[in-house]
Amino acid sequence: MMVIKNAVYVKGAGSYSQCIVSDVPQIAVAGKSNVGKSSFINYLTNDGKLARTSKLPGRTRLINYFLINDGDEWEFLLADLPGYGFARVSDAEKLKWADLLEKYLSNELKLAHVFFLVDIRHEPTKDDAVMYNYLFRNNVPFTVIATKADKLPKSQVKNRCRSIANFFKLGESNVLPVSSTNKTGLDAVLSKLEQVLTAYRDR
Ligand SMILES: Nc1nc2c(ncn2[C@@H]2O[C@H](COP(=O)(O)OP(=O)(O)OP(=O)(O)O)[C@@H](O)[C@H]2O)c(=O)[nH]1
Ligand SMILES: [Mg+2]
Repeated sequence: MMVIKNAVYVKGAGSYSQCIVSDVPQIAVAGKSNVGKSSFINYLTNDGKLARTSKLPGRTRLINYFLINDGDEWEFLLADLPGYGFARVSDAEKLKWADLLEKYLSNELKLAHVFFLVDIRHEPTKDDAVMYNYLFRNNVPFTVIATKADKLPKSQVKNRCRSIANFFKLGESNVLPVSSTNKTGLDAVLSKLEQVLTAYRDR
């Protein structure tokens, strides 16, 4: 079983030329602003202060890299991608984000998998569909993480995951419900991580 032993912040990249070049496999976390990307990273790494979380959406304007399991057999880089779909930013800034995201997703050779976060309560947005198209077009394998599962009664969690899976035309095993607040859903995420890193190593 994959264990996350240590996690350190490496750097933030504001443009594609600042992105990390290394042989370490990368796992990216993508999703709209405020969906819970930074909270998910903190839950995953069991470090409440690692990634900056915010009540104000649109705070993560960089690709922030974290090195996980330094020196271990399960070493990888976690890339917290800038959130999209936030209305209160200029068009110029939106274009800059889209450019960085698209370049990263289409060029990053060490990208093993994307955790694509969507809010469990809502239908995916137009921007989510754009992200889905980036992933699909670039053949980037991904798993959907349905965030904020604590906001729903337990009885509705499975139904919402099924509906999100249908939206993206995915099998149900590719949508994992998580609550970073209540700390539920981590085991399935860790087992997916182990699976994708093993597959990437053996590719
Ligand atoms: N109830 C609940 N709230 C959550 C959960 N995860 C995140 N939040 C809240 O959602 C808000 C946004 O969380 P972040 O983790 O900062 O979201 P983000 O996707 O990193 O946002 P950007 O960096 O702006 O793109 C914060 O107020 C979090 O406390 C969750 O599992 N349950
Ligand atoms: Mg964030």
